Amino acid sequence: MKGDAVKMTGAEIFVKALADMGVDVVFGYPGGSVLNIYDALFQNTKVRHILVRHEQGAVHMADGYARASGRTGVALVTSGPGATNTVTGIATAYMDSIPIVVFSGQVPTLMIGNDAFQEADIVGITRPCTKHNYLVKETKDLARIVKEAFYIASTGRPGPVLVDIPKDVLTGVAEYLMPKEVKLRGYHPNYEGHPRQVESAMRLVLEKERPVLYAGGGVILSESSAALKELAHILGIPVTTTLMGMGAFPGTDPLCLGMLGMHGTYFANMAISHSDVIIAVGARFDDRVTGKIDEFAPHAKIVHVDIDPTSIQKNVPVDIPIVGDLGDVLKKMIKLVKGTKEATAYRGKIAPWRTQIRTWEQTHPLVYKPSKTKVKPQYVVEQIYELTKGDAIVATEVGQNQMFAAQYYKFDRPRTFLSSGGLGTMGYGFPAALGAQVAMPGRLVVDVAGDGSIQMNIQELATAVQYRLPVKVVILNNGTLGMVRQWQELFFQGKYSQTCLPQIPDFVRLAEAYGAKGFRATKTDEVRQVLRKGFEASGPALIDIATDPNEMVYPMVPAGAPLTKMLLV
Ligand SMILES: Cc1ncc(C[n+]2csc(CCOP(=O)(O)OP(=O)(O)O)c2C)c(N)n1
Repeated sequence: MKGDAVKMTGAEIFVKALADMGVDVVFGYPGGSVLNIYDALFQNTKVRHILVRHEQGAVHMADGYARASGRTGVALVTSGPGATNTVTGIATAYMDSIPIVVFSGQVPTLMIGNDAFQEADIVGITRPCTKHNYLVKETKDLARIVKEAFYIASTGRPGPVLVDIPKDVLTGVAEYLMPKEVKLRGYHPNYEGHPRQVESAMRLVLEKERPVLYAGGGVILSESSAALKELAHILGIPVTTTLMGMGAFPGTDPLCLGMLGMHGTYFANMAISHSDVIIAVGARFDDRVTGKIDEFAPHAKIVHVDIDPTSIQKNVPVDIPIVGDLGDVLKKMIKLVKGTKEATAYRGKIAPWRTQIRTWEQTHPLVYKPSKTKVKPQYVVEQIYELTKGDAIVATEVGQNQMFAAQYYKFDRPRTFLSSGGLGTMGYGFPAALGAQVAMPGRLVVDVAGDGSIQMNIQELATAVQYRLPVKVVILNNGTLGMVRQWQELFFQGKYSQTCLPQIPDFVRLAEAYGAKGFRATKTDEVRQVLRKGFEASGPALIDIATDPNEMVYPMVPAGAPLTKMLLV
């Protein structure tokens, strides 16, 4: 191209860069400062645009798309309010290490700092909740920055990247300069776990008798589920997962203990509390997992494997830290023990430990009190599991609905449970489910919702109808902000301050008003039939199920208590 280099506008460069990065879909909402991008998109056939109804929805959709597919999700918004509306979505993705890139329009460079119309310092606002962010200053830098943004979002510990693009950068012209490789000073994730650390870890584990594998969302993000399963079975080690790790290890596997932590199973929490060695993989010892930190796993040595060195030693002292990609480290661990006599002997040696855990499970299984008169939310989730044969992608909102989904749906595969774990964002599930449905058109995608949460992004029903995204929303409608009410019941003497939702809309008619289908069940014996109808209906559906407002999520470890002090049914 030397001598007669083709010049393009920034907007054209931007759209070409997206296409060259392999972006097939962008979730967005237009406005003044991104009009040129929308104009360039109009001519483009490679990048599909999904028009959302609120920018928060766009970011959650990009996030759901990323969680379900493993590909980086993309959102595009205008400056000012468009950009500020993305903040909750960005913070949600940041807390859960989800690779997304958010592009925002910005006022022209010369007007930045002038309180120009629809100016917001989104780079400043999102600095603490992005993995990295950019303000593009020149058109010629645009393609490179797009490439870097995708690279940063998806490598190492993934996370959201924001790219703020002033209007004059989009209208300016330059050559399309897309570098072949990304070179960034000061950003070199370490993928290879140190072999000697790995050996020490395995030596330590083999000396012990009560091991537990504690698996977090990092297993899913690094595509290491198969390796985790292999290691667990070679050594016969029980596995507990965090909320973010649901599906990282098969929920129906005999070695699976389910979730640990605040609403974890009795046996997972007892196993962790009595273990003598914990192998933490892609997990971060979040306070909802550890309970009272000083009394967390008092007898255990801890091996912690994570790609992000800053998450090691952050909350708990670690005996053997291993910084690296889980895929690499698990492979090295497997290589050390696979087919060895030690592994066979070890499986035998720790058999009494597995028996002990199963005894805990038999004495305190995950249960709820069934009722003939009231619909139990746990029963609804069990029915969803049975009807979908465990094969759905399940998103959740936040609250009791989220915990019941995690407890009673058995996730056998990674990337099938989408939930806001770190930030706990009500309103996440529905748009995330839509994003997942865009990524996985053939799959059944269900959002398990509460009547409070679903009202936070209900406007995306219009998006679902417009793009024929057949997501099924199952509302566990208890007429309250159930999880907050649960805390008021247990810790505030039943004073239900502002947690009753008397003005709940008629969800069936609301669905119909948007052009979706609505279904309702008010009795236990209607639930299965109504769910089936909703799942079989073509297009998006809201399935409103009146559930028992007094039902609570158990087990529960009160905030700040040790894991062994569980409140049980
Ligand atoms: C955006 C946001 N605001 C407030 C909260 C605090 N909060 C956590 S759970 C919850 C209640 C959720 O109610 P609902 O969606 O009806 O679900 P339920 O617990 O009844 O299943 C609230 C208000 C939150 N997590 N997110």
